[in-house]
Amino acid sequence: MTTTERTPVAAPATSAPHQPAGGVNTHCPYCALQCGMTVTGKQVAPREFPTNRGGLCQKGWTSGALLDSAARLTTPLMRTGGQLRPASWDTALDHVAAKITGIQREYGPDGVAVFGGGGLTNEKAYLLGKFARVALRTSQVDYNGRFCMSSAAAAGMRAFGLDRGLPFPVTDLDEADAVLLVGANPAETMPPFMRHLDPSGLIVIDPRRTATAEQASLHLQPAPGTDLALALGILHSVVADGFLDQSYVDERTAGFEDVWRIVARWWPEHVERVTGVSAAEQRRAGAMLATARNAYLLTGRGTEQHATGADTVTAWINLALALGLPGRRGSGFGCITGQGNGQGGREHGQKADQLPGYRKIDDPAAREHVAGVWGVHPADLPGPGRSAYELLDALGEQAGPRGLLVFGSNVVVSAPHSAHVTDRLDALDMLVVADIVLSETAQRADVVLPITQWAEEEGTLTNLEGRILHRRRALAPPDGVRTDLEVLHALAGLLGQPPERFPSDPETVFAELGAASAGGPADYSGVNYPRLRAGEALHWPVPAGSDGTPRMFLDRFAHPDGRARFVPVEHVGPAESPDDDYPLRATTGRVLAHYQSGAQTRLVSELMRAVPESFVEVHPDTAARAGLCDGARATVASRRGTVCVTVRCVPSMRPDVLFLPFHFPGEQSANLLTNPALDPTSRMPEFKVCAARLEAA
Ligand SMILES: Nc1nc2c(c(=O)[nH]1)N[C@H]1C(S)=C(S)[C@@H](COP(=O)(O)OP(=O)(O)OC[C@H]3O[C@@H](n4cnc5c(=O)[nH]c(N)nc54)[C@H](O)[C@@H]3O)O[C@H]1N2
Ligand SMILES: Nc1nc2c(c(=O)[nH]1)N[C@H]1C(S)=C(S)[C@@H](COP(=O)(O)OP(=O)(O)OC[C@H]3O[C@@H](n4cnc5c(=O)[nH]c(N)nc54)[C@H](O)[C@@H]3O)O[C@H]1N2
Ligand code: SF4
Ligand SMILES: [Mo]
Repeated sequence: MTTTERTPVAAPATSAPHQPAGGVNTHCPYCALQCGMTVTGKQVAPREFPTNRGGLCQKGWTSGALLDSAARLTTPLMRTGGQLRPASWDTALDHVAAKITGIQREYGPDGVAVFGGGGLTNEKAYLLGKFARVALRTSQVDYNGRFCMSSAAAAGMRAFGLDRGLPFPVTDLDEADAVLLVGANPAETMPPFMRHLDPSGLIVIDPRRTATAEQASLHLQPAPGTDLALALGILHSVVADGFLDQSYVDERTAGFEDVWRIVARWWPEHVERVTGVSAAEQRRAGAMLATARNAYLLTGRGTEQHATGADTVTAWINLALALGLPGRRGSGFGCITGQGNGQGGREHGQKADQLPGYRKIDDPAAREHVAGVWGVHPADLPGPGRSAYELLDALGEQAGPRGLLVFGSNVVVSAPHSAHVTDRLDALDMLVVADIVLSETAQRADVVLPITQWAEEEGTLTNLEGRILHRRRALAPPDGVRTDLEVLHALAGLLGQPPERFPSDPETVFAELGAASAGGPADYSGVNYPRLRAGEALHWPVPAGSDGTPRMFLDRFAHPDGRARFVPVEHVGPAESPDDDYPLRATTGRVLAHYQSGAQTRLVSELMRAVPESFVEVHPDTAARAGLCDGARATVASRRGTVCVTVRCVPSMRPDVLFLPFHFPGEQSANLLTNPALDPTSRMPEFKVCAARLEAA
């Protein structure tokens, strides 16, 4: 039990981890750990499941609070006379369909765009991608996972030929003697995950001394945006100190020589000057991993959300390959997926360049297969569209979309350079938002559609270890709301699609998803609702007749020759450097009590009591130089905007770094500051570093 896990206060001690009479076994609505829980009425209790071992964090414990919250939407809203006013479902959907038709008549199919989310179930993500390609015939569809896992996914694809966040069960970590966590703070972002980590072998790389770093036996504290150099330095030390796993490199990989040509120039003393991490600590980290019997290297958003994110993850993979970790029982490399369905959400076609089953939309065989399942001609499927930020940036522009449908994201708060994104949303001819609450994005919409919540509907999610989980319906939804699937079904019908092409029953949608994914990299065709109802939770790939694949790559990697690729990468540093006007480096991230844009958790009173507003963490000397002390009001400015927050003096901070959580809106929104510089491969924005200035408010 870690300090950040909440002990049961409201729930009787006997309720966990056993199932109370009449309770429904399901999973938490929030993050990718997908902790097991039991829902009885609106009460939530933890349930024994391998990822959480009977634990829940504060958000999980309080997740029932939103089910009957007064803040939830129960009727469609339409903007008339500048105001959002209640409307009937028929009026709202007729209006949306008519607007779509009008916009597409004038601007073509790409005049309307779709933005999805990694919190949507597999069924929703699949049907949303199909709706975009078949009912709208638009190429303009992407989702918030582009802001989350895209760098990790791109690097994994390049190195291993396939991307599954953790290619092994979380419980494998229980046997590890050494785990390197780079840019992840699970003590706050997935507290029960800490139950799988032994502090004595834990190494944490984070510019901040986080609750996770506090528990580690070694904490390296680089400047934000210098991880790639640090990975090169540790790899250099591993080779120089004789720890290269030569037989693994010879038998299971290709390309080491090209990588070494670069790494040879990054000796640890040189890396120390770039990162601020001492050469001795780099060597110690390398030696701890190399001498452990079972070692793992795991990355989180801290190292990935950079304009060089894909190359940075690649550098960590190169280190893992040199140590012989990936694809071996008892060791491994993985990226910790974030959103509830962050894994499944990136496999079934809501991504701009993708078709279901993790297929590529520009692959003729993939188009042929999926078009066959959908009953359309392959030539009628659009090609790849814009990535998330590029899509938002193009809204209302000359060649950009004029209408946008958002399902499961609050981009006004969570997208980078958010003031600009808000301007683009306001330039649209029509913004439609389907949500459970009036998020900051919904507040700007022309039409808002009220949606059922997790416990009121059935579906599947794929967790951080690639397990396909069953989300069960535990209670009836309030009058007036519809499921996302029902909304897509109705809209597709109004747009002239045959009703059976867009089923609203999750079981039917999942069966179709199985057929569409069959034979693809993420093959779900062996899973069906009867198996899920019987309690199975299988790891993909699960081809028909299979029991799933808990551990991938044990015999071969997914490239045609079976070998993993070392890919040479160079350190270039952040897109924006500090200067006289903006002398500090601002980074952003999460706190335990809030989830993402905060649209949901800011409505839960217990969570608001825990963290009522935003703040900036800063070293006391840096604060003092700006004339600030703990608790003072400060402004933080970047080249794009200014936020107004409370100062938290933290002596363990690097003096050159500021940290802000991104869960808050308005003048406290960290994304007013962030730099939308994009990674050339993954199109991930640089959420984790920009040049900034701190001043008294
Ligand atoms: N409480 C809570 N839990 C969540 C979420 C939430 O919003 N709230 N969201 C879920 C989702 S979608 C995700 S993606 C995960 C994210 O989970 P994490 O990746 O653990 O979360 P972050 O706080 O974004 O970033 C982790 C750490 O990166 C550090 N960091 C910043 N810059 C750098 C850098 O340049 N290098 C390195 N090495 N580290 C850096 C930050 O100081 C921070 O402590 O959490 C999931 N769980
Ligand atoms: N500065 C900064 N910005 C970041 C990050 C960072 O670290 N720093 N992290 C990025 C990351 S990793 C992520 S994942 C994004 C997340 O950012 P967002 O995409 O904004 O994520 P949420 O706040 O979870 O928004 C989900 C919305 O969908 C609604 N919703 C929930 N379930 C459903 C459903 O089933 N159907 C529908 N229709 N709606 C639903 C919720 O009420 C909420 O309004 O933020 C990114 N932005
Ligand atoms: S760790 Fe994630 S899945 Fe578990 S209770 Fe907390 S938010 Fe829910
Ligand atoms: Mo995320």
